[in-house]
Amino acid sequence: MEKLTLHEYAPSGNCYKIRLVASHLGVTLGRRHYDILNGETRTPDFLRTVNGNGRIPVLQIGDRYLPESGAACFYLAEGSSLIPDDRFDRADMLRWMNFEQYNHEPNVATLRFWLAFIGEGGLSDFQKAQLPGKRAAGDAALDLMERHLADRAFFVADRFTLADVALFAYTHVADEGGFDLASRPAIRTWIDRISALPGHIPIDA
Ligand SMILES: N[C@@H](CCC(=O)N[C@@H](CS)C(=O)NCC(=O)O)C(=O)O
Repeated sequence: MEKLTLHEYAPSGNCYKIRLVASHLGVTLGRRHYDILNGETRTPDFLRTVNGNGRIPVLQIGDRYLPESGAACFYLAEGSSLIPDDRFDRADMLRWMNFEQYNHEPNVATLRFWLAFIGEGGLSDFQKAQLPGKRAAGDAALDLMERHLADRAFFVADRFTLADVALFAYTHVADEGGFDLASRPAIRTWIDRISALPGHIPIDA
């Protein structure tokens, strides 16, 4: 396999998804750190070479660059048990990964970043005005997960897949954004189940 390097900011859940997949598959990743709080992914060199979208994670494969956490997880997991063989299950996995990117991450992850990393006092008026909407949308995403997990061990196909990876990354630290997991027992059981899997690593590993 070509050399793999993860361009990342380690506390980011999006970056953690890729490290978690690599750990489950026994794949070694090189790691290159960027300080996103100081604009290190917005330099002309980064935009030209690594990701024109100015964001990490980016998985570098040899001399090619693959932005977007879901795409990078998919690249690593191709041919493994983390991607279901069944056509419907594979599409259903993508459905949850898309849900994570549209309904979950922009709310659950953004509030974590704003409140735990920047701090409420450092937010712009525009960001402050978005807090209630993001809180409500994040709660709605978590409620949907709670209902789905009420009678299932994993999101798709009765086993651990990229759908679980995508949703685990920011859900297990959702309390850092002020979201309540105590009242969501199915999510807490699922978090414990995933944390106990062989190959699991914590976000700060
Ligand atoms: N959809 C992207 C989101 C990437 C993203 O939002 N990255 C954030 C950190 S988690 C970032 O690079 N922020 C720095 C910036 O926007 O300057 C993915 O899933 O990888």
